[in-house]
Amino acid sequence: MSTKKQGFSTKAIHAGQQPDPSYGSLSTPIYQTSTFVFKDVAQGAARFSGDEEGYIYTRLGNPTQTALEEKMAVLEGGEAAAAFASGMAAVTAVLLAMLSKGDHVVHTSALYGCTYAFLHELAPRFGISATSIDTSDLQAVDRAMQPNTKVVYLESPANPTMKLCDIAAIAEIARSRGAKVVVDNTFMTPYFQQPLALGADVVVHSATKYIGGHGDVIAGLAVGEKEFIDEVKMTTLKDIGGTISPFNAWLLLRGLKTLPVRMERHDSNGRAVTEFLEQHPAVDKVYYPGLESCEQYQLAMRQMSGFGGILAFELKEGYEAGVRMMNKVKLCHLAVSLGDVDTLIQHPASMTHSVVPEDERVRAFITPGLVRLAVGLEDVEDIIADLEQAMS
Ligand code: LCS
Repeated sequence: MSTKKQGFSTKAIHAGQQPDPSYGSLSTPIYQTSTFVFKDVAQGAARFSGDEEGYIYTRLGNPTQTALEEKMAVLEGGEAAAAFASGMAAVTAVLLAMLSKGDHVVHTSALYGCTYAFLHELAPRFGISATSIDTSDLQAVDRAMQPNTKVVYLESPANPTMKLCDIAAIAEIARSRGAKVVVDNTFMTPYFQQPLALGADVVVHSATKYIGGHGDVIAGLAVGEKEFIDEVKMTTLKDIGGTISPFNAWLLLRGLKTLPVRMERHDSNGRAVTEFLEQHPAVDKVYYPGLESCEQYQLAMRQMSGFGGILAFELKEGYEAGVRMMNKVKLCHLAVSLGDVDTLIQHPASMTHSVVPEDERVRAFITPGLVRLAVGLEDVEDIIADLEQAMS
């Protein structure tokens, strides 16, 4: 059945999944196998040459992984998807498939720390350079483009500052300069933001976060045109080898079925916690795109349909007060990651973004006093009560 006219929740449950042909199992089986048996040498040769479709070896593909990829492509509105062993495997496989020696990347200054480290420490060893800019400033994007710029890499909202950028406007700038746009959609998921519809070429995810949703899996996803995704599968996924395991693919299939209901609750909890923090006398600033007072609120309303559960804030008494608070939480966990059922709190400057050089952190507004909160699915009164006691 065509999924085109179905609603998001219907697609999240049904896309990519049919009852298993062997026994009619409704839930997609976990094909926990490393290899697949050929009926004869001719079939093996035909599978390797691509003359016959079919599975060969799980690093090259597996039916549980295929079901996940089909579902995710439908949800992001892309032609095809590829699943990976981690978000970083997805990010690096996509970038390495797009870039060669001598190429240049323009990227959002506040980026997840390991993505920043890849672009500024590992990629330069292979002749790739990168420029970090405030992508909320369209003129800065335009100025940063060089004749060899092949990719504009965006996080919107950015980790951890929650700053947005205008994906559609940047896609136009990039297209006019012959560059591709990659958007990390981890914070919003396709439920709240669809970068491909806004003009991006490729979407990447740390599926470890909201897609899995339960804090029990490390995984990544990329979605885009079939020709590009096939190229990734045949090169940087196959030959570098960041393949997702069948069990983890199954966990993501399971997680995606409840993505819409979880995102609605993350969103309402996120808004309520933001309101609480905003009026709290100990809090200096709160960063959450759903705040009407936020200067990017109009952009948020234009390119997102919700805001999720991640926010950042600074206490009036700065770093020391933030440390005291993070050490005092009882219900919330002091842990990195985000998008889980559990509420997680962490300190970007010394944890997730500690690999980013200090001057770059300051330029990206990742200040020493910044605290990141990933609001979970507990009763919001309990989350607020815990934050209240931790700040008292
Ligand atoms: N992209 C974003 C926006 C992320 O937040 C992360 C991980 C990644 C990519 C990498 O994904 P992974 O390989 O971990 O699945 N972000 C983390 C964070 O903020 N805290 O812990 C990990």
